[in-house]
Amino acid sequence: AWLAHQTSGFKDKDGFETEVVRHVETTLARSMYNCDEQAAYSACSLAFRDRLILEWNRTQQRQTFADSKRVYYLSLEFLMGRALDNAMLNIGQKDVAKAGLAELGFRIEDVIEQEHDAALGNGGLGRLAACFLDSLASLNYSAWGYGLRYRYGIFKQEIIDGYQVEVPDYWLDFNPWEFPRHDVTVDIQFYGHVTKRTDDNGKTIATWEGGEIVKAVAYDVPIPGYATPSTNNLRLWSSKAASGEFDFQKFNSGDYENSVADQQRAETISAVLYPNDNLDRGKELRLKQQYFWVAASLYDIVRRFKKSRRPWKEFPDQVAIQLNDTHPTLAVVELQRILVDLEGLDWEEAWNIVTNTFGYTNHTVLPEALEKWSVPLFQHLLPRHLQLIYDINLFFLQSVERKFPKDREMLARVSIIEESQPKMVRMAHLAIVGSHKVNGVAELHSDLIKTTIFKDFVEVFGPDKFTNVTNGITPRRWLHQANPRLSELISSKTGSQNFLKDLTELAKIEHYKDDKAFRKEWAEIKYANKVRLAKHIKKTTGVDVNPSALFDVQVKRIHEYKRQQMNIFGVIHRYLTLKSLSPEERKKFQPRVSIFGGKAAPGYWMAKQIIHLINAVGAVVNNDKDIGDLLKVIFLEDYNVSKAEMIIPASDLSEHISTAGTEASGTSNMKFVLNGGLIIGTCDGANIEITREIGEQNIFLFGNLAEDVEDIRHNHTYGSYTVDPDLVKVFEAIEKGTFGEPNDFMGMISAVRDHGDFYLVSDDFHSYIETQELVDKAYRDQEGWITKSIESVARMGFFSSDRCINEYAEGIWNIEPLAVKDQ
Ligand code: 26Y
Repeated sequence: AWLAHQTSGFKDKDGFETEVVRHVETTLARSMYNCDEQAAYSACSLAFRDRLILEWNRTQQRQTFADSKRVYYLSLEFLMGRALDNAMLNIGQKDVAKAGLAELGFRIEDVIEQEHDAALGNGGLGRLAACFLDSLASLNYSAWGYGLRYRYGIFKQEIIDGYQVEVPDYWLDFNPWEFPRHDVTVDIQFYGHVTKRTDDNGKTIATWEGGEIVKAVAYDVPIPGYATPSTNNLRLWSSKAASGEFDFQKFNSGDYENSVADQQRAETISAVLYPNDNLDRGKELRLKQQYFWVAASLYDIVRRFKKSRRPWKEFPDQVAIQLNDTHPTLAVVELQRILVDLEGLDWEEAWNIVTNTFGYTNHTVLPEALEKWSVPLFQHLLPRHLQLIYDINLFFLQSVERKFPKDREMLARVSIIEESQPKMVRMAHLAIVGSHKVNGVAELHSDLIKTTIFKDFVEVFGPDKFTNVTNGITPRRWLHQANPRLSELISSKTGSQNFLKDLTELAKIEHYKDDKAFRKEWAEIKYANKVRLAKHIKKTTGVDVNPSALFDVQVKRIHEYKRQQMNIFGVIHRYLTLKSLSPEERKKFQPRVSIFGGKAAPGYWMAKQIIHLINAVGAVVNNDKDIGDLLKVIFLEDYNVSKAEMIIPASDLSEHISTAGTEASGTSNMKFVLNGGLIIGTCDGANIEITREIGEQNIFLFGNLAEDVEDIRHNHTYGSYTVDPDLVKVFEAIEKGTFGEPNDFMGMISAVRDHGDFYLVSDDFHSYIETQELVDKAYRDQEGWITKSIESVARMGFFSSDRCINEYAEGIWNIEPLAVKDQ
């Protein structure tokens, strides 16, 4: 309804065109005669940005006036993807833009395609943050995101001769979606030393002095809500030399180069996103990034709080801060420092405020992804923070000691400091101790953290501190934007687009699952999406794929625990089977296209080997005349958010096949099902809850259960161990050189055969292959398949990030939406 009353939208397509032309001719200083698609994109974005910023201003005023609690989502990653399409949709004026652009001679799809993805994230964790921002704004919560404005986002992936090559992603050349706030800056201190003195009351005062200062500059990105004027803010910090830091001494004494070098060193802090996903490398610059971002954000949050002139004890009533994994955990220490060192509060009072302010979300149980920082590094970079961590730990361990007297083992296990050589600060322990709630991201995962990595903390704090909030995805981007035809078909049956605000309304389409015309349209939409992907495959790889074949997709970061290696071994098994059949027998086989996509961390050797094998298999299989359309193997280069929007709607089957107990939740599983694809998967992460919602008949589950994994691993090492016979044949084919130089792939083979098969590839292989055969059979029954597809979509309402954000708001943040009156 607000659209009808809004004052900030375009009146009509002419109003929109006027703005576009104005931006082309003035802001871009071009003429309409040489306005290409890139310029049309720029002008169109600027026109929408102008609208957004008006609503952004009003929203901020409304929130300030209401003076109610705000939530701050601290994340080192925001994987936003493209903004224009989303802005047009959320503002509700895509039709106007489409008509206006058409009159100016452009197709809106082509204009949208011009935009460079904002790729300030690695994978699931970063994309979740982006979905959360969309839901927070759409549900009218007063919320800010805080992150880093990386000059280089996640690298672009090129595949050259079957190998991954990384290319820097310089994305800021032209970014109409950000507003530099050169007036909003914070000086951030590093290094230096601490002096302590006793004041007149006998109180110890610590002062952190010396070191160097770097300036944080705010860049604001407006986040429009869907079908509401609420427009929230994502504030990204960029690093710059502090004015005093540009060394005029050196400058005047003729050392110009070195004074410029200082400048560049400061800018390095926000230069690049670390491309590791679920793998901690402990680099000093990363710790610097974390403190820089956290200190700037807290300064900003505290400054805003102080404007209300409330007493400090009300801070947690006004401010909720969510830690997206442990990456922002220094915020706990920084807030304690502000309260104790700078504001003069007592330790106890300050610590109460701190713990009531923070919530911590854990996204992984993998030990190699749990952050630890060495004590000497801390001592060097953040000397005062190290002292505070030791104090926090002391008080914490004293409380543990009171509860578990004389249990030295317990103290050692829960301590924030690991007594190793060198000593390490365990960030997850600090995050738990410094927060009032800790949550996992799917039921199984939340249970697992309580029984494994954080078991002792459940005993120390009691079970109520730990909770679950199952992840969700925004249906605006992942249904309506990615799959406009499906969205339209659904709205024709639910009676409106309201399902985009309340996804449980999807249930209504189940009434039509036997409706012939509906089913036909349903199937046609999937086919059209597959045709579009087939064209992309042809254009980017040169391979022809048949859109009638079963499209089997696994797109996600490459990681051993996600088991792309099992998938490609399965593909090889299929290839060997096909080769062993007579041409007659082969014809009975279900044609398949196995589609892979995903980036490997640049230093992750095994992940790169997996990419190489997928490409090597493709090179052989795709050119084998015996095989033809029966099997194609495709690796799609540079998987990212905008590619996901095209790939996901085109899948018949997607693979979510992590070793049980390793994938915290997964969120693409939700996106695939929401777009009418079926899943083959393990009993892991959110797959379990997806199964509960859509029904066991609608998903292909296989493999060992999480509860058995530990015993099986133990048996690998101490019991008898044999590789699955079908997998042995796959290894033999590789070792014979069927896919090129066998030595290139020995790492993957020996991980299974000689190094304990940590991810249970062999244990699950048979069940995986059998289940793939069930998939073939089910797919041949197209009518049955369509029924599964419709039922699944109808039952996906639970997985909206709107539901998820409402659970955080109620169970962790204690905030309510801010009423928005029609303007
Ligand atoms: C320590 C550092 C190098 C690090 C950087 C990135 C550690 C972890 C990550 C990223 C983790 C991540 O993306 N986790 C994923 O979070 C999703 C959202 O909750 C889950 O759905 C997914 O299962 C989990 O792997």
